[in-house]
Amino acid sequence: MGTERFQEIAQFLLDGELERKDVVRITADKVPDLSVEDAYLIQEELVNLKLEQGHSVVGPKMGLTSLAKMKQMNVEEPIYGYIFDNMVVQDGTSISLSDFIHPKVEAEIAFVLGEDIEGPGISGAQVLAKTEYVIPALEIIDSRYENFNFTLPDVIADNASSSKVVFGNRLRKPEELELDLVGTTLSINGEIRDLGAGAAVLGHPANSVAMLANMLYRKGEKLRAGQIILTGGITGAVQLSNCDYVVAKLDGLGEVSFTVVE
Ligand code: OOG
Ligand code: MG
Repeated sequence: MGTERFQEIAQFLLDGELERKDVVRITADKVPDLSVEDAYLIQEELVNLKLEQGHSVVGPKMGLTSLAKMKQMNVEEPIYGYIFDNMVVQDGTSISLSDFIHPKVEAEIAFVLGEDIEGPGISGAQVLAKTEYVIPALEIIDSRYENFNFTLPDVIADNASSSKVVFGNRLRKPEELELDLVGTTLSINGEIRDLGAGAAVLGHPANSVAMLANMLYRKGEKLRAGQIILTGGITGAVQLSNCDYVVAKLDGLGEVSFTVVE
């Protein structure tokens, strides 16, 4: 498959996002034999289209890093995608359902890097040494595929379902906490809908950043100082509805919240 075909598919997925219309997964008809490598090439074209529209990358994100998420989505390998500046929602504000297809929310820990990190062979300990801050986050995912129904290559091509993210405004140094032991609750309208601990993410969220650095190395890329990196859902993803008041509480890291309006 050539670049032109990848661009065409990236545009197809971007149109779904911009028109808030779900699409049939691309491995159902367009590219039944899509490999993981080619899926990342489609994702690259999608990233290029967003850059051409004037948006800039806040940082990469990891997805499907917890057993709960892998089971929920029926896939067995972590993936990465990219968060853009126009996806960032301020803590404590609202999002509008009309901007999404079928949004879900998950609680995560984000890392802000103080130094570049380049694979291969990066460990969680090396990541922690180069991390400036950690912050709590709520990621809103919105797969462009009907019913969030996808295979691994489908979701990679679709930029790992990225849609919006809310970062908490409290910065903590990673050495002030044991991130694997950070208890996390995800509540909607006062009811706990899911919970977990940092260890749900590959044993320790820093391992997720390390894996990302090692995955990017294969593409000749690295993590950069200043980037904000989502390490993947600690909790499963919960469907959003109108009037939801969503709060994640992460022990020692603080709270992050938003409201859903029509
Ligand atoms: C893919 C995105 C997964 C995470 O944190 O696991 C993700 C999906 O579940 O649609 O962002
Ligand atoms: Mg996520």
